[in-house]
Amino acid sequence: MDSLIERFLEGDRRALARVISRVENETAEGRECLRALYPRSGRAHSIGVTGGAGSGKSTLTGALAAAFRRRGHTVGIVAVDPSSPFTHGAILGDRIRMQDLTLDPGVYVRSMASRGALGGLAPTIDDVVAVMDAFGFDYVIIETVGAGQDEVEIAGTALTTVLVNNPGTGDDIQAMKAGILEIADVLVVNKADHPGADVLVSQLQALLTLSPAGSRRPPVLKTTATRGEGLDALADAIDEHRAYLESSGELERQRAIDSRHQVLSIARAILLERIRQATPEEELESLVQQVAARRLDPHSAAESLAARLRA
Ligand SMILES: Nc1nc2c(ncn2[C@@H]2O[C@H](COP(=O)(O)OP(=O)(O)O)[C@@H](O)[C@H]2O)c(=O)[nH]1
Ligand SMILES: [Mg+2]
Repeated sequence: MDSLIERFLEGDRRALARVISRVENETAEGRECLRALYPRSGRAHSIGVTGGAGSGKSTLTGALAAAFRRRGHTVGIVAVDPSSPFTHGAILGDRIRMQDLTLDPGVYVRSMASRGALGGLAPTIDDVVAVMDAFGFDYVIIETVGAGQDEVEIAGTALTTVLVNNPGTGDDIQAMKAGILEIADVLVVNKADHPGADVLVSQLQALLTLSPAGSRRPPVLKTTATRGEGLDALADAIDEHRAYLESSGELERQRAIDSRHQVLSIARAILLERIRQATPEEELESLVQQVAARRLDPHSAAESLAARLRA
């Protein structure tokens, strides 16, 4: 165990891979690793890249990582998107840049399962990001599937959330009004080589004028990820957002909110697990049946489960 941590601290990528697996599998060793490494995290800048399926998140993530590398920074990538080319290992012909990345010792790519078809990030995502952070990457980029739930969750995991849009998909604007826009720190119009990019930029900017007075207005940038165009401006915008977070005190505030959320959600999981362990399956089944038959309400049933912890 200690030697694993030692190798991790020496920068051994195989040790990194092993630590991440342990943390992801939520084993006792995994928790021990986290206990040792967590105090070393908190330096990396975490970036969530989110948006609809096919909007170019993977391509953009690869191109953004390349932009950071050109500036001499190291990058960890967590690909939550199951359709991500990172996940498949097989890299398509038009993705030379990503292929280069996987050979680059300054880049580390890890894929993670999402919680299921309805989306939702894996509960261990924050731990995996913390491990990459502790390993010493300057940036950790998290690519998420474009399901609504993830987009909200990623805002709590990453310090900077990049929302990817495409020209010619007018319905997006409607969907974004529903609130997803509120979680974006930087807006990207990717596939700017397609017609309608400037129109979409204007539409998004108009939409942003509706945000509350005094709040920070996210920049709207055009990128053509496949050609690596607009990526330096995106890297700059991300760094500017980081600087804003630091100077405004928002970084500390956000960290406190995220930590509270994390602690409470882990505590909730622990309590649920204890309840499950204290409750014979037949008993749970009997309560469930009574609720299904409308003889008992779900609150009373849950109260009687929770009461087992006091017994
Ligand atoms: N024309 C054009 N195609 C792009 C651009 N960015 C990504 N694509 C293509 O869009 C498709 C989906 O990209 P991908 O990165 O897998 O999207 P994801 O599902 O959001 O991760 C691929 O065929 C990419 O090559 C771009 O800027 N311009
Ligand atoms: Mg993808």
